[in-house]
Amino acid sequence: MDCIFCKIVEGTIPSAKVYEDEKVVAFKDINPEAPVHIIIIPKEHIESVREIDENNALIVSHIILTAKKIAKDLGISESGFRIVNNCGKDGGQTVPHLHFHLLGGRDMQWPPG
Ligand code: IU
Repeated sequence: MDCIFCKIVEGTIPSAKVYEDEKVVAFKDINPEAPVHIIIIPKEHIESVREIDENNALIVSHIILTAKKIAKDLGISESGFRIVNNCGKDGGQTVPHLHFHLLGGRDMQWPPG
């Protein structure tokens, strides 16, 4: 499958990994929008939140728990952080492999653009 995030999981494309376990990989975003900007993905290829159902929904809670752990490890837990998922064209999703952004290290604005 020609998926760039699957290639990051396989290691055929390099990434700055900050965390990995049997279910997920987390790496530094190549185009960071904040001092801390981490992308957390399932190892399994799931295209987007639209493909989440009762059979695979546990991966989402695992990703949230992973984000919480990484936020603590990277020192942004106390000050706060943002977890973002973009879904589909209007949601701003550019890579069709489910991923959550963990952003922190600066004041976030609301609403997003
Ligand atoms: P989006 O939610 O699909 O818009 O976010 C994709 C993110 O993946 C975006 O912030 C990119 O900078 C990031 N990214 C990356 O870190 N490494 C890559 O090889 C590619 C995209 I392609």
